[in-house]
Amino acid sequence: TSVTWTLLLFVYFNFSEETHSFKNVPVKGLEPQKPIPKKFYPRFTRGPIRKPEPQKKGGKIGNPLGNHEQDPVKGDIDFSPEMGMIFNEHDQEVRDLGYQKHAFNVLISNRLGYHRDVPDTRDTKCKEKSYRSDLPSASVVICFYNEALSALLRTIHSVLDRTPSYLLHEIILVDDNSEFADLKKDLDEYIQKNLLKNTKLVRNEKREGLIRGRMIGASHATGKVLVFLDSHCEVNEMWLQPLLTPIREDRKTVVCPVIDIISADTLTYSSSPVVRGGFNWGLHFKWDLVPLSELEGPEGATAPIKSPTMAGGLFAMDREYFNELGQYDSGMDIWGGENLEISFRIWMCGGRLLIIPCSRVGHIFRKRRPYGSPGGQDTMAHNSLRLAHVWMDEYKEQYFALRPELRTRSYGNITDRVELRKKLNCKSFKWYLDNIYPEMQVSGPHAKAQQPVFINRAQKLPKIIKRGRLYHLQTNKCLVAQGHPSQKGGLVVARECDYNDQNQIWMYNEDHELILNNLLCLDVSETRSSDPPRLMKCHGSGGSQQWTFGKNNRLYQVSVGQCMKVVDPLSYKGYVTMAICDGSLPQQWHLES
Ligand code: LR7
Ligand code: MN
Repeated sequence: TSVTWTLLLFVYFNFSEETHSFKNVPVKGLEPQKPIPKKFYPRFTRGPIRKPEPQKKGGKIGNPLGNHEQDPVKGDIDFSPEMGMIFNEHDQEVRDLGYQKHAFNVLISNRLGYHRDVPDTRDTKCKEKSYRSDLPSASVVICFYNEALSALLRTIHSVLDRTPSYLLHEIILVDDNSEFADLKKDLDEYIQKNLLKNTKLVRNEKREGLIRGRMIGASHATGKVLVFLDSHCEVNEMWLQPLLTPIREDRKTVVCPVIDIISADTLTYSSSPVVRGGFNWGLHFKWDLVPLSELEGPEGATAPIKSPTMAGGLFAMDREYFNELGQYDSGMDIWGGENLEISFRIWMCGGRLLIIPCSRVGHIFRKRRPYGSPGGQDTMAHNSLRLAHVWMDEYKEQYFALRPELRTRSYGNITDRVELRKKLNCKSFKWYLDNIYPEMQVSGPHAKAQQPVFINRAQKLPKIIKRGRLYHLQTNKCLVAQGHPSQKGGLVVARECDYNDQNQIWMYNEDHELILNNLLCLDVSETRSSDPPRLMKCHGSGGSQQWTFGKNNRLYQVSVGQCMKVVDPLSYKGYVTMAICDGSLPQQWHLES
């Protein structure tokens, strides 16, 4: 295996030489960018795979660990922390504008290029499986609005690179009337130059939102199976065959891959635990641990698991069945709710929804949605109201109990959807709760008891690498909290060192976190990189709390791509800030061990 691995690395580096789009691109009014030294390219090593484990049941929508704050960057690849290094103003602009427009690190995304290797996060038993060769062919539908070109192209190429061509009927791109002119132009140009195999581009004349957008995409499709993906995904090794297999066996089976995590700040790809979809009475999607009863069986960890709901973006479904089942509710706008609607509909109207542990697709999990709706409406509420009125029977009261203000809100005409429900002879919402999601707690007259058993393993704490004071070499001062070290949001400054003061002791761990006096983590603002570093609750999701010690004693911040320095070394104030790494004295630090 080490031979193949070396080969892979070799191929990767050679490949990246040609495809990195940042190379020598002249930019208006700015110097051409310096090519990134090879050592900053991400390296993929085969370290032991550490699977992040969920700590608690559920959480808000976000990554499959339940919430964004547990998104682990640590994990399957030894990522190159300095991939986001800022060398000049142009880099800074790409990064900052990228966060504004896309809410992830576009500088790194661009540097990665359109093809990259991702760690194979499948269980080893998946790798031994073989799949029949007469699987149905797939139309992959990718709907996008104002997407970063490099992320979109990486999504497309990951599909082209990792799908056998006899299974890939076509890729259908739906541009949902994106506003960024450069995206339109660059995409057109790219498609013209690089004939993308079996790829069609459809452009919406007005913004439709992802729900009608997908319906439009599906209406152009001619493959046997529809596969939907978000526009910032990367599919993994052998992702499609395990999705198509259960659909071939039963056309009313709808399947989702396990959604791996691509960090918004570092673009590292890491494995997700196998969890399943649920929801709460606010009609928000959430991840649940898998009940023990679902995990028993001869196939063990590789067996498909029944899921009460889907996250929404990534799934495969027989195309004719999608049409029979009523596609989506075209009265739903922009974003939100359609995932629960289709999940309820699948289960209540005679289908089933499975998560396939052997199929893995990465998705960039952002901390905020970078776009709104055209009129600023809360489309999530509008869409949820429609789904509650059509599908939830008397249980819609659970929603209204939490959102009383929505009780009288209008939600448009739902006659067609109500008729659809009748025509398909769908079961009641009570049946769905009793049979598909018995864990759901109902309050009031419908209340039931009984909590099922969930598996829960403790999360491993990151190993401590060093523990000691953090010296500023030029001034011989130590980095300390300006106020009390337990105060969240407090600034840090360089002050006289005091050997007896616990409040000057930093811990540096394998997740690259710097923790002061065992309390708070050194942190920067990702969106306002000009803000000085501060102390914040450790969130364990890397990015803004990841630091590395490098050449010239630099202290590098992974998410802003800059180095920490003392602003005015001669001043007693000792203020610190982030700046472009230049190896100068004010930027030199030493962590004692
Ligand atoms: O107006 C729009 N038009 C679009 O074409 C708004 C969005 N879109 C596109 C967008 O560019 C993207 O490709 O639609 C896709 C999904 O939008 P995101 O990425 O902003 O959504 P999300 O990942 O934040 O949200 C999740 O929930 C949504 C509810 O409507 C959709 O179902 C998303 O597909 C879904 N994403 C996933 O399931 C990925 C895993 C996330 C989790 C958990
Ligand atoms: Mn998404």
